[in-house]
Amino acid sequence: MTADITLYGYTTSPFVRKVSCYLYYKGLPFNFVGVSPVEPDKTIGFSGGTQVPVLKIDDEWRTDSSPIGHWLDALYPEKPLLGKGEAERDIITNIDDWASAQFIPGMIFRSAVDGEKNEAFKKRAWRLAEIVSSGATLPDHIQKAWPDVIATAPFIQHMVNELDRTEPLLAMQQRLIMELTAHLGDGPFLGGLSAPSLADFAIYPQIMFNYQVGLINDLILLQHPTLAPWLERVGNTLPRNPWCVDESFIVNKWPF
Ligand SMILES: N[C@@H](CCC(=O)N[C@@H](CS)C(=O)NCC(=O)O)C(=O)O
Repeated sequence: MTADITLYGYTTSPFVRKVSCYLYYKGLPFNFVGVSPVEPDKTIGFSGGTQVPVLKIDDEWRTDSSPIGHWLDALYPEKPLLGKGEAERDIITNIDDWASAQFIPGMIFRSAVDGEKNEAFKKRAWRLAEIVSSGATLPDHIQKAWPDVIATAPFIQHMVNELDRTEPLLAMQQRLIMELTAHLGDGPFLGGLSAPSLADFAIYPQIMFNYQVGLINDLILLQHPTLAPWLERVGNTLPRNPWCVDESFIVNKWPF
């Protein structure tokens, strides 16, 4: 009998997108349940917490995207997320730790806290609210307040405060792209590995989701000599829309 797999989250969360990519990569059918960030207890009350993603398989559930990857590999060893053997696992874990502590906070969250709160920022925030609301309806006044909600969310503040905020935002983002290039090495996948892993799925969604749903319309990495081919390679192991959003949200089509 096939297991009943449910992913709980909001797809604007980088960690939720990471887990949806795991499931698609492994070819595991699953249901997506949209969680309201303002009323998480309605859907994930059973977990005793407010954090997404939560992955439920039959009667068991786990939180935290990296341990979820280990759990999936233990249950479904084909197409491992943690590579083949200890040496590969160490490489993947090292890049995944960097993604959680540096790339995701620096590329995704810091601009909500330290970036200019101009019209472009507000438009992006409202677009994010619209996407969240398509999974779990947000009242209009909360959607309107989304630029402030994301700028002041405690978990975002906490993650950003762990960064060295004396480094200017733009310089940090340029450094992170250089570090990503170094992690790719000679490829074809991150860590120089021959198959995609949890490390690729920690990063790829953070770049491609923003582009595909129109949060950014000019993806400069498409001009990058090694990262653009890597994006294409990782994307080719997944469906074109692995984001648990309706096709109507995809405004920039697959660029390759
Ligand atoms: N280490 C966790 C981080 C997950 C996380 O920070 N989730 C955020 C959304 S991006 C969240 O649920 N924040 C609300 C909260 O913690 O109450 C993972 O890798 O899954």
